[in-house]
Amino acid sequence: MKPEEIERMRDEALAAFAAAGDLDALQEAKVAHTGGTSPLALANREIGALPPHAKAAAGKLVGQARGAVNKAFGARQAELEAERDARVLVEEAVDVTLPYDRVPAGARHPLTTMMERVADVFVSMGYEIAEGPEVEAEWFNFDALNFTPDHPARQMQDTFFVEGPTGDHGESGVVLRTHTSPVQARAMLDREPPVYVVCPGRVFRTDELDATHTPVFHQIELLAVDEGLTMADLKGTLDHMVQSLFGADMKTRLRPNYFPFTEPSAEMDMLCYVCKGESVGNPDRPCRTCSSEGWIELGGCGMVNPRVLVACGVDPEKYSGFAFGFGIERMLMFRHNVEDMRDMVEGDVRFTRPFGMEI
Ligand code: FA5
Repeated sequence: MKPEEIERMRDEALAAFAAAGDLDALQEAKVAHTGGTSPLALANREIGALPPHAKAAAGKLVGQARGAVNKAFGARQAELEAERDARVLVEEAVDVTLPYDRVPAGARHPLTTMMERVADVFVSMGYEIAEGPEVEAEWFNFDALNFTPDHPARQMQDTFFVEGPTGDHGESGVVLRTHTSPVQARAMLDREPPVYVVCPGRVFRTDELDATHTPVFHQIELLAVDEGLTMADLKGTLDHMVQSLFGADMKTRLRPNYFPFTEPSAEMDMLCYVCKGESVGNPDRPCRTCSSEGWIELGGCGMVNPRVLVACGVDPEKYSGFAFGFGIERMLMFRHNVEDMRDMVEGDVRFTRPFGMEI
């Protein structure tokens, strides 16, 4: 075993390590120069076969060479690892100071999803969605609904009048519809009874924008015209609606009221879905949602006035109908504890975001 040969093996190993350009190449060089079949491993194995006097010198020679090779491997490995880490840091760097460049996912406004949720209750019962124009003939908005020209009820809803061509009905003026009830009249004129329609939509009144009013708001209206419909059908439908939206133990109550287009007419209230009426006369359990009244006012309803049926071509001797309508903003307010209606119209995402990303 010649020292020059051992030195050559050592130097070849060192040169191979130095030439390795990355950690994979270094690993290959390691196997070739220190693995079980490498020249130095074979030389090590030969020591056993040497005469006793030569063993110590040969052992020292091979041991030193293997030590130098292992040391060189460790040093080159550390070098290549440091290079790799530095490269990864540059290649995969994230500049956390860059502006946020993803367009945030959009979602529909809570008023829209609320209105659809209510409409869906009726669609699942077989009602059809009906729509009408927001710029409406005065005839549909008032006359067809039994508001006579000088009827004081016309003043109940302060109206935006629109200049322009008259609407579909002769001399009638044009208004921004003050409620969704004109869609009732359109639905009856467009269809043969039985009629089961739900009419969601935007309506307009000259109300000032404040915590509980907005000049542009949303209503949803229901109309059923069929043979033999009674107030009991109306009440059952209202109860089903509040149970679908607020829970199985909910109910509604009716209080006498007046609308020109329904007779009899009623104001409809629903049981307060928070306290279920338990806050009434119970100062230990006050309820903010219903102001401890036990009921929440929802909107108007009644049996379709036979005069309206006649105006819309429906025979009141054969058919009867019920209708109801209410404001979506008010429902969103008490369902989600919104204190100020202005938040719904100002378009600030800090208001809409907590409602989630329902689309
Ligand atoms: C009507 O508009 C009737 N058309 C409802 C109706 C339909 C009665 C069918 C009978 C049969 P009223 O004017 O009360 O009714 O308005 C209904 C609801 O609209 C109110 O209960 C309220 O929730 C909502 N509302 C009225 N004015 C505003 C406003 N300025 N801002 C927000 N919501 C309003």
